[in-house]
Amino acid sequence: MESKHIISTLSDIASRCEFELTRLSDEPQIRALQASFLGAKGEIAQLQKLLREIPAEARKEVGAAFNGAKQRITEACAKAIEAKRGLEEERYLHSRLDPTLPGRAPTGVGHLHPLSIVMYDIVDVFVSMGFDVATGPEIETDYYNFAALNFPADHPARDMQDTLFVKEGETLLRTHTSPVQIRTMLRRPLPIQIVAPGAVYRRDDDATHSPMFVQIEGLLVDQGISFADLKGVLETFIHIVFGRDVKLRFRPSFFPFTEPSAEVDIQCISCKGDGCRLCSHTGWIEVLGSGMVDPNVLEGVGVDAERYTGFAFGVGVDRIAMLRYEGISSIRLFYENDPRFLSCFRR
Ligand code: 2NM
Repeated sequence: MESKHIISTLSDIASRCEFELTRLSDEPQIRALQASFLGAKGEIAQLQKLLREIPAEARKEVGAAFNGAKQRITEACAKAIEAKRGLEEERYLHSRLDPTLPGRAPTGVGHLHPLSIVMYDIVDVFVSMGFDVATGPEIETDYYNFAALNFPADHPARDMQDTLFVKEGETLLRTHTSPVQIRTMLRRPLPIQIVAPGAVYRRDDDATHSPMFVQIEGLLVDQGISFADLKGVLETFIHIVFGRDVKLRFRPSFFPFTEPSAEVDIQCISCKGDGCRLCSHTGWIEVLGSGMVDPNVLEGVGVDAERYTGFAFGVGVDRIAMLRYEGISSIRLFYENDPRFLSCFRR
């Protein structure tokens, strides 16, 4: 065999080895291929026997071709093994990753307080029915908090026992958000359709009362507003918050600022009306107060009560939150700011 022929055959062998490597999928197969090409019974070893017949002057060149071919095969096999190892590692990592597991939320990021979550949700329900959001100061005067709301001079709520005073005879912490409704009626043109969410304060502190709590009050004043409008709006609200099939009832009540007045109860969400601890064995749970705004209140803020009527309502946000997040043992949990409790409401 001519030396030129040997050199080109060596190159072909190396190329064939490189091609066959592309079809192999694991390390033992690659090692076996390498052995078959470079081993003692391999094609290169067979060719090497012919080296003796090559004239001395061409031997150096042919020898270099042997070394080149062996090097190509060795390198190609090493590279293929390395690539397979990388692939296996990747496969291993993928087998360890379950993309259906819940992600890990970053820690140390703030979130809304549960009462704020419920407050914004309730506000959204009324906004969807056309109510605007109104706010006002938490430090108020007797006029906006009591007098304008038709509270008689000797009403017990005005007492130091029930109200927190900032400066006696001058300023107090609002006991409800109704002063926002009074301020709105004094400032804005009719018709008025607002909700007033916010913190309110009472001199109360026990298992079921906190001195500060969150309330949402609403007011709608226009021509031709009747008790039927009150019922429609509040029924819609209850059905959105507690579900379409919840039963509710309007029960006669009394507030100084409304006449007639009604409280709204829903059938107990725990026992469905049979009677349990949650509903004090009555089957019903009170969720809000409401009524037709007393003509005295309307006239007091300059609204012609002969032409205009309105309804108002007040919702305790902690009460709704307790019903929404079942199993909360005390409303105090909402106000103690224990991160073990609050972090349950991350979302
Ligand atoms: C309630 C219940 C019933 C109320 C009345 C007024 C105003 F300013 F129009 F007179 N604002 N909010 C009202 C009525 C509040 O809370 C339980």
